[in-house]
Amino acid sequence: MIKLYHCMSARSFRALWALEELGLDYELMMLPFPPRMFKKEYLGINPLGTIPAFFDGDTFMTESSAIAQYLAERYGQDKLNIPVDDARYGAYLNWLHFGEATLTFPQTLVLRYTRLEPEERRVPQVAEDYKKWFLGRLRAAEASLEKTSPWVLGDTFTAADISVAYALMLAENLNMDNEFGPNTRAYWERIQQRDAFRRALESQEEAARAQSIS
Ligand SMILES: N[C@@H](CCC(=O)N[C@@H](CS)C(=O)NCC(=O)O)C(=O)O
Repeated sequence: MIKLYHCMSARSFRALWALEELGLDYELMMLPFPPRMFKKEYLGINPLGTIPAFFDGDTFMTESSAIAQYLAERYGQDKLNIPVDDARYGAYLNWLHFGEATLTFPQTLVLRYTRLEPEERRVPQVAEDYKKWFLGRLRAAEASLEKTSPWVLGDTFTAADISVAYALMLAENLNMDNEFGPNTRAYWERIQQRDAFRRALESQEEAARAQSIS
């Protein structure tokens, strides 16, 4: 069975959400954050120490957007996926990578320098600069959503939405959502109405309770 190592609402949420969108069976292993510090034996599972760690038979993956793409291609058939011969394929891959490489990267610096580092190592200037960087990059999504709504590629919800919308979820957790433009805000509202998104939220809560992870 598919096994996913996850921390509450961390990037591994992309994989969890894709599993729920596709209705696949999985085992969810919850970890305290960061596992590198609070669950050192996890380094034996994923030497990077990061989450997600994803296992499907002999397949082992550690990149959240790539896992969503893998699940879509391998199990999605006509769900979540855009096939290579579809005219939207390039745009699909671009948004899929944009979500992690362009949007989430600057957010992680905000998270680190406002919350994860001990007080004496926090750097408000870094957090402010990378917040601005994130919001600047988000403007590309804001402009595009004006044309493609309801989803980043138009009528078809795909793994690219999972990648991009996770960055919005993290932005909300970092109190940046009040700076979303109107198209982004409406998109984020639509995302939160999706049954699979809600099931993924419930699934992590339930697993955390069962596994005594706060
Ligand atoms: N590019 C990777 C990044 C993975 C990553 O850095 N995950 C973070 C959580 S969101 C993590 O595990 N941080 C803890 C650490 O670096 O020790 C992905 O998209 O999955």
